[in-house]
Amino acid sequence: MPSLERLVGPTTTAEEVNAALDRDGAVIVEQAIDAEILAGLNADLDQFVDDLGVGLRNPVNDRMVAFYGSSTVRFDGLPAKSASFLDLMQLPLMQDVADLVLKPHCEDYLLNTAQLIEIRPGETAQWLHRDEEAWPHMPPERPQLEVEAMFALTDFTTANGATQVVPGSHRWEPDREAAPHEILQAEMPAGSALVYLGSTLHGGGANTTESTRRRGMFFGYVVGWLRTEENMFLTVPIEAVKTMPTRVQELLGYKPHGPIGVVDVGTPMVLLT
Ligand SMILES: O=C(O)CCC(=O)C(=O)O
Ligand SMILES: [Fe+2]
Repeated sequence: MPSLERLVGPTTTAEEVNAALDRDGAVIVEQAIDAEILAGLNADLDQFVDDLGVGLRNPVNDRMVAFYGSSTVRFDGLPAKSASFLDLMQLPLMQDVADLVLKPHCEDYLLNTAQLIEIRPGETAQWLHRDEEAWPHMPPERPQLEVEAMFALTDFTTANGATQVVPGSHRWEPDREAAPHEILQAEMPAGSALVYLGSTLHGGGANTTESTRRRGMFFGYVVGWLRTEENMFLTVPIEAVKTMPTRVQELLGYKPHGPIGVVDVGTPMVLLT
């Protein structure tokens, strides 16, 4: 059976996490966040979960609708939605890990996306993927682009959709498929984190329970050069962009490139109409 190392947050060092990531591509850190941040995140985000409901609101394409799930609540924009998320971002653990994993390849890293993901009963399993597939045009021989963590905001169990992970897959040939016996589910109590590389195969699990919601929140850091040279979103005010031809709007960054450049996990073009 595949397995992942389990570390315990308060006594874990970034070096230990990095060693496990290097070996297995993923590691579980229990007690990664304390009870205060856990309760704060849930309290800050409850209302958004209720208001937004399941499914994507402005999907970019059908593939994303299938990938992100129709019985899953998913939204981004967390730095502006939760003060506790800002506390979480600044925790030494993830920054120290990103320093080790990404800093060799960039001057500094950026928050790639942070999403609340609540998998509801009846949701099917997401297909296994590498989050770095968001940049499909990068050659396989490349530096590590992304390191991430999925935080359990409720207990994660096999039945309620704990994230599926394929240990060791960060070193596989890109087209090797995981056999069932190579896949595990990251069962972990609320407050734990599954830390994983952008090159590790994983995916949300199926929620086969009658009534248990699996609430997770993930965020990742990417190498800081994965963006345009000029920051168009700040140099060109959105009110001016609204008056511009569609093609210019697209070229300024309002057209997503697959899952890249999204707002509310959907197309930002809707902000211009
Ligand atoms: O919800 C999960 O457990 C994983 C979600 C995921 O991997 C993704 O949306 O990219
Ligand atoms: Fe993913």
